[in-house]
Amino acid sequence: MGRAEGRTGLNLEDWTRRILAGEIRAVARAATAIENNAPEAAALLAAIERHRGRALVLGVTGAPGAGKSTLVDHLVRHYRAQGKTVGVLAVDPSSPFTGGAILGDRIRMQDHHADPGVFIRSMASRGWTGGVARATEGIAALLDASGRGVVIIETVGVGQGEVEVARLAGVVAVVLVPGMGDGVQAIKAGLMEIADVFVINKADHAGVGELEREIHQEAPGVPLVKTVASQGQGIAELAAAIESRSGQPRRRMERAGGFEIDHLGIAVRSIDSALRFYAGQLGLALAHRETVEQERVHVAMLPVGGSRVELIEPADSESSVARSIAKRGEGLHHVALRTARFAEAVERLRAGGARILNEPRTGAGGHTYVFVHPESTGGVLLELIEEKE
Ligand SMILES: Nc1nc2c(ncn2[C@@H]2O[C@H](COP(=O)(O)OP(=O)(O)OP(=O)(O)O)[C@@H](O)[C@H]2O)c(=O)[nH]1
Ligand SMILES: [Mg+2]
Repeated sequence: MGRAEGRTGLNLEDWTRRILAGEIRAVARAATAIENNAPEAAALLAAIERHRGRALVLGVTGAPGAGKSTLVDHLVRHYRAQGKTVGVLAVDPSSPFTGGAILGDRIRMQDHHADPGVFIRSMASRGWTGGVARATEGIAALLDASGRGVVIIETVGVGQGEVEVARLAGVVAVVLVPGMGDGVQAIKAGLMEIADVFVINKADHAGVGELEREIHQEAPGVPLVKTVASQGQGIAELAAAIESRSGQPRRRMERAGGFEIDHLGIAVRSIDSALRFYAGQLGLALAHRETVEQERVHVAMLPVGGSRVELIEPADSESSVARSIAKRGEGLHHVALRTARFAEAVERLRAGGARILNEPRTGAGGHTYVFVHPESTGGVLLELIEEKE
């Protein structure tokens, strides 16, 4: 650490300390470093990693022009009135050069510019690239770690956008407007699937009842709020619906049987030489490295979409990974699945007679996990991880 001096004139420890203290300038500089994928960004993100997880992270997505920014503007006022600090990240993957929508956002959001309790960052890009995904995740983590009570990510529901938002946000609000022709059918299934809360905005237009029926049919039981954002109507109701969904398991996860692939563990003799392939040639980003004393391994995490590749290097010859490499050579070591209903899943496996290798234990990153023996799983060591809410 401390290598990030020079370009910014800030040393990493100082910079991190200021970020964690919520100093706006340090946060703004870090956001820029992350957006530009500057050399110091990875170190900063690693340093703040364990300080995130306190913010309510809200995703607001929907069709272009649905009124997302107007809603966000009012939500910001609402949270400020409650004394909460807010960070807003507006990601516009559709306006590469003109940045028209973003400009609009800026003008509306200018009201908040004198308020240090509101931090706003816009990113325009051409489509959802790996770079945009990385920057979005990094800046959301940054705002969270800097102590913002609420972090709002606004993005148009196009391309990979909604998938990313669903992955990053604790609660996703999908904004629809009445009179969209084919109605809900016209909306990408992916967008309907990730909603924790539906918003029918522009409820001053005709066709509200019809849209409401369609949504209820498509996604029964999901909270639905009607708003006229341009007049600030329905905002308190929306905030209440968001509140009621925060801390609940995500809907998308429920639909997938409650599991997502957290990571693929690959046993290697040397992380440094494996990185020459995974980072150097394949181009994955190295999110962070650590040593897990408990498992006697060094690990490197490289995000891939919603999951990660985990490179595992034995720390000593006693490590079970060292024995695995001695026996079978390098290669896929385990598959890790993540679930919010961890205790329930472990119970089900026990009841079914699966060979669970350890009592649930908590790792360095604070997550709880068990391993299941390959003889129960069709030959792959399986790790089950508890999804933290
Ligand atoms: N009639 C009516 N107009 C609205 C309402 N909410 C927003 N608008 C208007 O709709 C237009 C688009 O609003 P935005 O908030 O920029 O929509 P957006 O979804 O952020 O748009 P993009 O970021 O470009 O995708 C603006 O002219 C708003 O004033 C509403 O409830 N009723
Ligand atoms: Mg907008």
